[in-house]
Amino acid sequence: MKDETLNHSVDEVREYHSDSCGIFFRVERSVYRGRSQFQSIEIFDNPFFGRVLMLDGLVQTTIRDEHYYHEMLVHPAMMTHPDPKRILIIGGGDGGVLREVLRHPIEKAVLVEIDDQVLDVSEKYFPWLAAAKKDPRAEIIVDDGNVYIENASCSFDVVLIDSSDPVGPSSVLHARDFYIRLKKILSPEGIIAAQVGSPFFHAAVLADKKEFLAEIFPGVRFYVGPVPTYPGGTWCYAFMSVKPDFPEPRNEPLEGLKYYNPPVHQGAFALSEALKIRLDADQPD
Ligand code: AG3
Repeated sequence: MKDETLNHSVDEVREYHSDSCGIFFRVERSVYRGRSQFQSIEIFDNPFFGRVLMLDGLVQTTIRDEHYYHEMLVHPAMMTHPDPKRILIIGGGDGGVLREVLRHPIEKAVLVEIDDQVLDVSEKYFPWLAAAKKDPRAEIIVDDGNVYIENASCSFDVVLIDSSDPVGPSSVLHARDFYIRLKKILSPEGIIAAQVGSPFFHAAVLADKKEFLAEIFPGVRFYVGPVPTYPGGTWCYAFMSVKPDFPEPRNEPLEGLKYYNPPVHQGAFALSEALKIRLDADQPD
């Protein structure tokens, strides 16, 4: 692309949020470009957001805003379960979700990532996320999450689904069958938290998901949080449990957070009128 102000060509990367709009990043430095068995992997530095990871052309994480997503996928579930000790992370090969999980006094966190190249490049180019994988409480498994849960012999207190959008290797992690299987490996008070997409761009997908999740789980609640680089800037997550009600979150202080705190937790479950209607959700105001 030609940049009029610089009067020379600069590299630019875009993610389309619809056919006609999206987000672009100026590439200050291209760090890695490759294709794994599963997806394209692109890593570059942007002057504003810092290092950016894209998979199949979709923004996964940037230095500047990764904390919103990682904290909001992890801490609501970890603070709501009365005593989370065994944690399962599906996806999340970059290590950001694991880093947040390890802030809690857990016994074991198993991370199941399908793409070993995501694990490798994260270690090289996102060490501040990937360092968590060296923690003695962490076990990293390269496997298809869908296959892993089919054969898992133990149960988990909290399961976190850190997938990409429902395209490519992540699509199975958004499907009904996957959640039917997941339910079987949940401990009696277990909670699943999953990223489900943009309430603005993916409302129909969210509504569909809410419907089938409510058929599988007695307890289902959706919540939202900001992620500036994801489509629409607000992201939606789902909570599921085999109990119909979720306990009040614990209030214990957590070190080193930038976004999550108890009032943010409460507020995240307040959905807009439009989203409530769309989801037909039984949510508090
Ligand atoms: N996983 C969720 C990425 C979803 C982004 N979607 C998009 N940009 N269209 C993030 C992985 C970070 N650990």
